[in-house]
Amino acid sequence: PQPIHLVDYRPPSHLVEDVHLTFRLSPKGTRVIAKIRFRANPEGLDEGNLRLDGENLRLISLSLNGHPLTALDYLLTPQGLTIPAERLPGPAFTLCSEVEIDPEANTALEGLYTSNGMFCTQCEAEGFRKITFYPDRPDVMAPFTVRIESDLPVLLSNGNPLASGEGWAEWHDPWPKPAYLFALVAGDLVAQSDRFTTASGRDVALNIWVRPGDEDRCDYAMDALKRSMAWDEQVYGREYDLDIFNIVAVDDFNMGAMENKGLNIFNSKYVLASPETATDRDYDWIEGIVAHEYFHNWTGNRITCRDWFQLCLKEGLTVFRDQQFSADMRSAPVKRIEDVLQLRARQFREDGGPLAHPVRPESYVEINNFYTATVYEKGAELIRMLRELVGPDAYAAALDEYFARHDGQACTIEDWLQVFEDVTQRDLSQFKRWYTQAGTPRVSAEWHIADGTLSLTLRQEVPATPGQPLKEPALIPVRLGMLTPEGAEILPDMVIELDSPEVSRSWDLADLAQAAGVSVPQRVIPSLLRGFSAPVVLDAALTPEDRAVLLAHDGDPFNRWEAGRRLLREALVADLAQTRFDTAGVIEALGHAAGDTHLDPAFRALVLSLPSEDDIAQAICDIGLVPDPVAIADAHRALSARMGAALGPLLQRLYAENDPGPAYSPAAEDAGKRALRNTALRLLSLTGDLTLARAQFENARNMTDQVAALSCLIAGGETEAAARFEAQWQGDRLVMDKWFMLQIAQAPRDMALDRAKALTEHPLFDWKNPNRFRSVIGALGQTPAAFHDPSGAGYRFVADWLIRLDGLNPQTAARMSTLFETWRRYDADRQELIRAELERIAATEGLSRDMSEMVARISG
Ligand code: HT7
Ligand code: ZN
Repeated sequence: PQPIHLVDYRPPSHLVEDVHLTFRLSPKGTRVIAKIRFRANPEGLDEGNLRLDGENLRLISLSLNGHPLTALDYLLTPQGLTIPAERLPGPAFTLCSEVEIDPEANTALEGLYTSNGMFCTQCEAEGFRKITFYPDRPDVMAPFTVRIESDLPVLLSNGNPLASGEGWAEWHDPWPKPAYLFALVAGDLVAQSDRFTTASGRDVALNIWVRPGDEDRCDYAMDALKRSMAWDEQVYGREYDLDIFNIVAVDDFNMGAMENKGLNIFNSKYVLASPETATDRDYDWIEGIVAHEYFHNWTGNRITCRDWFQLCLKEGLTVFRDQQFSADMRSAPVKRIEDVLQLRARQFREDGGPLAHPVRPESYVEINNFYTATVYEKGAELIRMLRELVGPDAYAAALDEYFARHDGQACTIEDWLQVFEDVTQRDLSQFKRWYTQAGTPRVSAEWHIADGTLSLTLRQEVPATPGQPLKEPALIPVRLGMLTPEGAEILPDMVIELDSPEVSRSWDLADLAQAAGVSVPQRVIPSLLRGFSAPVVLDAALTPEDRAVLLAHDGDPFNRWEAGRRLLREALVADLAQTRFDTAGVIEALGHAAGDTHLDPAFRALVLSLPSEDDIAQAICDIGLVPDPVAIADAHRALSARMGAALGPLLQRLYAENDPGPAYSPAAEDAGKRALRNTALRLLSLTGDLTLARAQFENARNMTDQVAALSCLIAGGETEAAARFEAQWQGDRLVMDKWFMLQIAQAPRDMALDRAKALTEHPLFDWKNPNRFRSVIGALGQTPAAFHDPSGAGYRFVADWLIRLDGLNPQTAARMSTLFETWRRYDADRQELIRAELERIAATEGLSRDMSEMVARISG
C-alpha cells in the first residue's frame, strides 16, 4: 500500500447535511440502512465525484433521491464506492444504502463487533467504513439520528434518546460529528446511574453500563466522571452539552477507551474497580482515563481534527488536560514524576529508535500505527511548554479563544498555533518545529564562577532521525535554580528560553548571595530543567556529591527526585561497567530522603524505586557500551537486595508506620502510604527474607497489598502463593490478567520464558482477548532478560504469537511489534536473531497492512 502524505490533503468534494442510520442487529448478518443528505462542498477542489469509503460491506441496495442505482451507476472496489459527478442529480441529494455486515466474524474489533454476546463499535480511526458507505474522514461532520432494532434489552447510541419501544430505540445527536465518533451498543447490560447538574443548570443523566454482577464495581469511575465534569467547568469553562452521558464497559477492546460523543466505550479494565480486585494503580488509571475521555468532549469532539495527521491536536491537548486534572486531584509533584517516567520509558525510547516520527507525522501507511507515545505524551509536553512560555493567564485566554473561534470545526495545528499567536502577539514559528521535527533534543549545561561572576551556558542538539538528517534548533524552556553546597537557593527560580544552539547568562554572585541572605559561595550547584520543563535529555556534569545536595535540598520536588534517580542509575551503570562508585553513599542519601516524614509517602516511594532494566540498557548505550539484559537484571536485583540490607531497619519502620488501616480508600494519601510500605516490602524481600511478604499475602484485605506480596513471593521463587491466588480469583477476568502477567514479569529471570510458554497452554489463556494477550505475550516482551534470552527463544516466542494474532487482530498485533524497536542496541548475535524474526514476520503470507508497515519501519 502507498503511504498517505499530509501535503496531499484535499477538502472533501461533498459535505453531509445529516445522517439517518437504521441497524437491524443480528450477530452474523446485521443490516445497516443509511440515509445521507449530501451537498457539494464549495471548497471542494476535485471534479466532484462522490467518493465513499466502505470495507467488508455486502451491498444490498443503493438509491439516489429515491431512484435505485444499478452497478453501471457507480464503481465499487474493496475500499469503497464512487459515483461519478455526471451521475449525481445536482449539488444536493439524498443517498440511501442498505448493506449487510457480520459482527461476529469481526475479530479485528474495529467497526461493529460482538463481545460476550453484546454488540459494540469502535470507529476511530477508520472503523466506520466497516459499518456503512460513508465519507469516513474527520473533516466531514454531521448530526446523526440512529434507530436500533434488536431483542437485546439495552440499545444505545450517541446523543440524546428520542424514543423507544419493544425491540427498538432511537437516538439523536444534534452536534455535528465525524464518523469516527459514532457508537452503538446493544446488550444485556445493567447501569449504575447518577446525575450531574452543569454550571448553567442542565440536568445530565449519567450511566455506567456493565455486565450484570459488575454494577457494584462502578463507584470510582462514576466519582471520577463527576469530578471531571466539575473540573472542566472550573478550570476550562467547559460544560457538558447533552442530556445524557453513557459509559459502557467492554471486555474485548483494542485500547483503553474511546470518546464517542455521549457514549464512551471503555475497556472494562479502566472502569471496574473494587478494593478487593483493583490496585491503587488501577484506580489511578480509571480516574485518568475517565477524565481523558470526558475532556475529549471539547478537545476532540466539539473541535476535531481536519485529518489524521493532526491527531496530536486532540490527543496531546487532552492528555495534557487529564494530567492537569490528576495533578489537581492528587499530589502534583508525584503526578509529574510519574508522567515523566512514562514519557521516558515509552516516548524517548520511540524517539531514539527506528520508529521516531514528528508529533505531527507527515506520512503514514496505516493510521492505527500512529496512536503513539510521541503523538500522545510528547504532544502533551508541547502544550505544557507552550503554557510555560506564554504563562498561565495567556494560556487560559488562548484556550477561551480556541473554543470560541473553532467550535464545530475540524482544525489543524496551524489553527491552534494561530490562536496563541493572536492572543499573545508572539511569533511561534520556531516553537512549531516541535511539531515537525522528530527526535529528543539533548541539552548540555556548563557553568563556572570567575571574578565574582556566575556564568551558565546551555547548548542544544537535535539528533538525526529516520528521514530527518538535519534539524533546526528548537525553542526549549529551561526552568532552573541554583543551590549553594549547603543547599540554600541562591538564584530565584527562572525560565531561560534556549532558542539557538547556545545561550549564555551571567549573574553577579555577590548580588545573588545578598538577595538570598547567604554568604558568597565558592561554587554553586545548578538545578536544571525543573519540573521537567521540556522533553529533552539533559547532560550536566554534576558530581554524585552535587546530586546528593539536590536530593536533600532542592526546592523543586521533581529535581529532588531526579537527583536520586540519577544516582541510582549511575550506581547501576558503574556496577555493570565495573567502575568505582560510592554506592553505599548513594543508598545512605536515599535512605535520608525516604525517612523524611515531612515528605509525601508517595514521593518517598518513588525515591526508593530503581530505574527500570530498560532505562539501564539505554544508559549503557549512552556511554557507548553494549547492554547485556541478563547482566542488567542481575545488577538490578543485586542493588535492590543491597538497599534492602543496608536500609533494613528504616524499611522495617516505614513498613510498620505506613499502614493506612483496615478501611480501604483509593485516595492519594492512603495510596501513597501503601506505595511506600510496599516499596519497603519489596526491598526487604529481595534480601531473601520472605517472612513479611508471606504474612502480608495471608492477611491482605485489598488487591494492592495482595499483588505486592504475591510479586515478592514469585520473585523469591515461591510457587504456592500463585496457585492460591489462582484458586481464589479464577472466576475474575481482570484479576486473572494480573495473575498471568505477574508470573512472567516477577519470575526469577531464568524461569520467565518457560512460564510464559506454559501459560499459553493454560485453559484461561484466551489469546483473542487483547487484555489477556498483552498480559502474557506483552509481559514476556517487557521482561528484558527473558525476551533477550541469548538463544533467541524469547524473540521466537513473541514473533510466533504476533504472526498468529495478526491474522485476527492486526491493530493489537502491530502495536506489540514495538517490542522489537530497540533491537539495534544489542550485540551482533542478538541483532541477527531479531532480524531473522522480523524477516520471518515480514514474509508471512497475508500479513496485515498494519504489521507490514511496522516491521518495515522497525527493520529500517
Ligand atoms: N481516541 C481514542 C483512540 C483510539 C482508540 C481507542 C480504542 C480502540 C481503538 C482506538 N483507536 C484509536 C482513545 C483516546 O485517545 O482517548
Ligand atoms: Zn485521547
